[in-house]
Amino acid sequence: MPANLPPQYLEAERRYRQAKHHPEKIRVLEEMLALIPKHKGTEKLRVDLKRRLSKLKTELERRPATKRGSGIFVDREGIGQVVLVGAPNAGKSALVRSLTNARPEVAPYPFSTRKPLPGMLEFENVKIQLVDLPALSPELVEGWVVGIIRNADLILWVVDLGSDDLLEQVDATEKILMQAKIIPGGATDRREVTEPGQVYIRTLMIGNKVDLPEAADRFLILQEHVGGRFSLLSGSAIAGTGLQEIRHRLYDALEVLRVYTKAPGKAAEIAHPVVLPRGSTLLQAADAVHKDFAAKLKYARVWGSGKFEGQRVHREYLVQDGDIIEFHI
Ligand SMILES: Nc1nc2c(ncn2[C@@H]2O[C@H](COP(=O)(O)OP(=O)(O)OP(=O)(O)O)[C@@H](O)[C@H]2O)c(=O)[nH]1
Ligand SMILES: [Mg+2]
Repeated sequence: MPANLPPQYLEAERRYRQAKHHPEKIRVLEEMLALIPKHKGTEKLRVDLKRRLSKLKTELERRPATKRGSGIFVDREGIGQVVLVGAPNAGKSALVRSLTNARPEVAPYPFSTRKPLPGMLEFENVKIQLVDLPALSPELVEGWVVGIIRNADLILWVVDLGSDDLLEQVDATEKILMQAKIIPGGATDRREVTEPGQVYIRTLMIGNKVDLPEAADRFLILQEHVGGRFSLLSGSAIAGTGLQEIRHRLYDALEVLRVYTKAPGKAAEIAHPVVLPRGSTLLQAADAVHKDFAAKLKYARVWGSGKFEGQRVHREYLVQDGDIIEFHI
């Protein structure tokens, strides 16, 4: 690996390796080309990036339209993709509006949302993608909506605490999900996914519109109905109640951790966390920073976890949220 690649480049490269679809890969590769320092030491890498870019572009053009289904999907951005699911008028769009930079239409009538709209939620030093979706309703289930939900990391299920029909709505939504072989579940209840084509997606349920009269009573009814199958919380998109709790719980439910890299004698890159699945090892962290790192790793020092102050750790060390790591290769 050429020396002195800037952290922004390494961060983009990490996103490149996580990218699932061609358009996203192309965009990140272009970003990497713009970020890479232009000198002799990076020449080979720059040639390689350009080669990869042109290959992806050709593949994208040649790909038959049918292969991309309806063509409606949302490129992943940030540390995880969360889809908003629920009955018409529950307040999905209002929540996306109050939690992210996106500005979906919010309207007092059902089925106002027709297309997916992604927005970015900021939580501390990371960003989480929320995707506003059309309502799930027995009268109209579009294939591409199901496709987007299946591909998500997390479901944010919005329930209308202003409605007397909330339990019927919950059941109707669940039925549609199950028919699409999407199994919504909590953290501990990882039900066996045995049928072919079934996917399990972790789910956080929010009772929205808690500002309305009788909403508190309806929340208790909802709680009883759900019976601990999902994490459940209440809030109000319009009054702004419970939003910080939602941010926290979304981050938590994504089950990731953040570590920071530092060069010897320099400060840690606190603004650029390396985001990894919980339970990752030091070696996996090295691999996430750069594909050569894991192979070339001699040793690493760690600060953090409440017990390390620059000690050497072994390759199988389970990295902890907040660890600062100095890789020596
Ligand atoms: N009082 C109150 N009203 C809310 C709240 N959140 C949403 N609303 C209202 O509920 C209605 C529906 O909100 P939307 O955000 O459009 O609902 P949606 O789930 O996106 O609806 P569809 O896209 O049609 O499925 C609007 O009139 C909102 O102003 C809330 O927290 N409190
Ligand atoms: Mg909407």
